[in-house]
Amino acid sequence: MRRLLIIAVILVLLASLTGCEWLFGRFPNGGDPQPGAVLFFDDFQDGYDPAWGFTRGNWEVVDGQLHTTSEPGSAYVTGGNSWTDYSVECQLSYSGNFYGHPSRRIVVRAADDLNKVVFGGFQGGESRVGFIVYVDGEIVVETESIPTLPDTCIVRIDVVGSTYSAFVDGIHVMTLEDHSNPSGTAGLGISAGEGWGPRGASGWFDDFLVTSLE
Ligand SMILES: [Ca+2]
Repeated sequence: MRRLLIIAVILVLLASLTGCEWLFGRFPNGGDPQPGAVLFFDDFQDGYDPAWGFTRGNWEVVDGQLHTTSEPGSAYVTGGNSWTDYSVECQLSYSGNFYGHPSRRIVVRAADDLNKVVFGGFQGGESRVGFIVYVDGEIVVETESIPTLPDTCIVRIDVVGSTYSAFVDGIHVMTLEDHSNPSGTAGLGISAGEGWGPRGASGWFDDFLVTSLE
C-alpha cells in the first residue's frame, strides 16, 4: 500500500512538472492534435515574436498574453509568410464587460490588411460569430453564425485550399468555401462598438500556433 502511494505521488509530480502534456496530449480542451510542422508559434512569454506586425490598435504583452486596449486592431505574422494548407489556432479571452465585449477574431488568411478571411465576432460584441471575408476593405461574405464564443476558448481554423473549417474548443462549428484569398499569412484582430476601450474592455490572446497541413 505504501509503495502504491509513493508511485502515485511520483506520477502526480511528473504530471505537474511537465504540464501533463505527456498525459493528456497538447490539446487539453479536446481538439484533435494536428500533424505537420510548426510554421509559427508564440506563447508571448518573453514579449512578442519580432515577426508580429501591428497595423492598427494598441498591442502589448501583459502577463504572458498578447493584449489589445484600443479599437479596432489588427496584428499579422509578417516576414513574407504565405501559407496555403495550414491550421491556425489561438486561445482567446477578454476582460471588462460594459455592454457585451470586444469581438475577438483570428485572421485566418490575409493577403494584406484589406483582403482577408477572419473568424470571430461580426461587429461590436459577439452576439454573432462566424467567418467574414474582406476584399479591398469591403465585407463580401458573412457566413452563418454561432451565438457567441466561450469567455476563454481555443479557436482553430483548418485551411485546405479554399476550404476553411472552424473549431471552438475542438468542436467543429462551421465550414466556409471561399476562393478570394488563395494564400496568405495569419494573425489576430479585434472589433467592437465605439467607446469600449476607454471603459476597460479588452481582448487577450495566447498560444498562437500555425501548423502545416500539407
Ligand atoms: Ca502565454
